[in-house]
Amino acid sequence: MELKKIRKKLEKELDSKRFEHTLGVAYTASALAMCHQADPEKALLAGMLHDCAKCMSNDKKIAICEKHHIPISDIERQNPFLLHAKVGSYLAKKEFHVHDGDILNAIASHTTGRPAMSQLEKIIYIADYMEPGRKQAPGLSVVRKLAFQNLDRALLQILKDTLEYLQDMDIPFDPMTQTTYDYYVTNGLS
Ligand code: DGI
Ligand code: FE
Ligand code: FE
Repeated sequence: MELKKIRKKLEKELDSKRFEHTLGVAYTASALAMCHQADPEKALLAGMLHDCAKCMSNDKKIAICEKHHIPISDIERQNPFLLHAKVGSYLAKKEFHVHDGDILNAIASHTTGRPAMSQLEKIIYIADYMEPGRKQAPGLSVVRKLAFQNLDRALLQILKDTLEYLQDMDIPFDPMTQTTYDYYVTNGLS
């Protein structure tokens, strides 16, 4: 599917705030790819699609998972918004006809991360956190600078800040968020 068509479809399916965020992530991801010798077009497409399932009702996300045998963990059942990443990856393939496995993984892992992410997965995870429209999280300006210097250091900083935020707000962790953090604390800066 042509990028212009994808963008039009997303504009219809997302609310205006989410659509603006989507464009922010797409162009931030593309700039990070340019900086780190990755493929800017691939990053643009992955960023464009990363939240494609974000504005769908929880019931619909759960129904899609059940129908297509996408496993739902206990924490995802309790916090179905977490499913927008996996469902988004599914829709990117089925409705937007994206078949690049790296792009589909980047969409699926953009909320919790996962151990041993590819460079594109890191770029999408980081771009989602730092796009210009994101409201100021503590340490955001540090992350924005770091992201153009060293993806792994930026990633680790975001993981740290996210876990701290979830802890402070008493929000339950998805085990994958913890697993990702543990992995990058040990292996992140090799
Ligand atoms: O979809 P976006 O808002 O653009 O960004 P996202 O998909 O990264 O989701 C961000 C939210 O996800 C943010 O409020 C923190 C939350 N989050 C990240 N890891 C976890 C989590 N929420 C829960 N309950 N558990 C997690 O492990
Ligand atoms: Fe998201
Ligand atoms: Fe997002």
